[in-house]
Amino acid sequence: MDNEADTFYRELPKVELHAHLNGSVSFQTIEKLIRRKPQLNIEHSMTAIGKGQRRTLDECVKHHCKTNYKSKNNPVCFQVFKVIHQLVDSEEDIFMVATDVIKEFAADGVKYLELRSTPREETATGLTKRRYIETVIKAIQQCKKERVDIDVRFLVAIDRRNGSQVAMETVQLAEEFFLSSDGLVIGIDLSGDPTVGHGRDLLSALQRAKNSGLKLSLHLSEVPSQHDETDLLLDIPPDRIGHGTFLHPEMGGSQGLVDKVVQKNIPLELCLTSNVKGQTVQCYAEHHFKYWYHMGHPIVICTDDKGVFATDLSQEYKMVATTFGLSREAVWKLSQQAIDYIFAPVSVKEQLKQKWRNLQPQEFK
Ligand code: 6MZ
Repeated sequence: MDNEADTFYRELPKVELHAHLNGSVSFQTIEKLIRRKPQLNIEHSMTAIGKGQRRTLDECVKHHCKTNYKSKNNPVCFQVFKVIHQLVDSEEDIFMVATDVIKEFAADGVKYLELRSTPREETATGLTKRRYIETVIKAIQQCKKERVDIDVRFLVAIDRRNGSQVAMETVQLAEEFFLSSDGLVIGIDLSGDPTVGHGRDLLSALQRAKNSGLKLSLHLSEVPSQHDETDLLLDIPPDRIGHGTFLHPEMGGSQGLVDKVVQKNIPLELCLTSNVKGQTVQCYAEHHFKYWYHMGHPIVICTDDKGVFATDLSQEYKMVATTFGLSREAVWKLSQQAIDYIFAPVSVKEQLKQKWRNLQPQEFK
């Protein structure tokens, strides 16, 4: 990023609410990890979806897009995460990855970040799920100590592939940290390969989390044909929705689902590059941002996996603005409104709003 427009997007204060820790690892940090573990024979091409592919997708302009684009069998290459998990398998790795990711978001102008990650145990290194969460918390505290200009919170992730029992254990662990982490652990994320498992098996764990006061962000309708699952999980209801790509009727969802989301006023976390590179959306111009934005429904622009998809939040905002013709004032408003959808309490929202007011260019006031 080097021209005047890029500077505007980088300096724009931003809120990031949908960032998977291990999907957010930068090229530079992957380099350090590869050097630590040469025996794994891992190359960069295995941990990120490269520029060549993005260029092809960028060239897609509106008239090239098929409407009613419905399906792809293998929407996101979940193999990539398996490779990254091999590189990140000890407390030391997690600490480095988390501190690097937080500092990179801060350098990109993100003032408030909700990181999400799936606690893992690794017998080879003695890593436990509890230590996993503690290490992420330690990294957040370290960045605070170093006065990195960003407020970071943590959502404990449930990988839907692992079924009901693991989901319940994860919620119990999250509850403990919810009470003991001084407001750092604030919620639960439901993610993982959307083509595996069914939400009904996770319903009681998610309901328990909600009753304990943990906030819920659920990946819903990231792929087609999840109508019943989405309908069921919307009744909890979640506090935010990840993606929601196939909710609306034009994408094979239904008006009933849209009505539920609208009535309950549930914000959507939208990750454009992720959806385009992951091939659930044909091209940027066809992204469901358009549908929800024009409806005036709460939406937040996010990165999802800035490492894997080779992007950052500034680029995502710029892409939205250029694709959908948003003025700078509209972009500013979009980033400011995201504050209302964070999981941290009202006092934090007020602080952030003040920060935005201080940074706001005169012409938008
Ligand atoms: C669903 C995703 C995802 O948890 O090890 N994850 N789940 N849809 C997506 N769309 C692209 N991107 C990432 O980070 C990696 C994990 O995040 C989830 C997957 O469960 C993946 O294994 P952590 O930090």
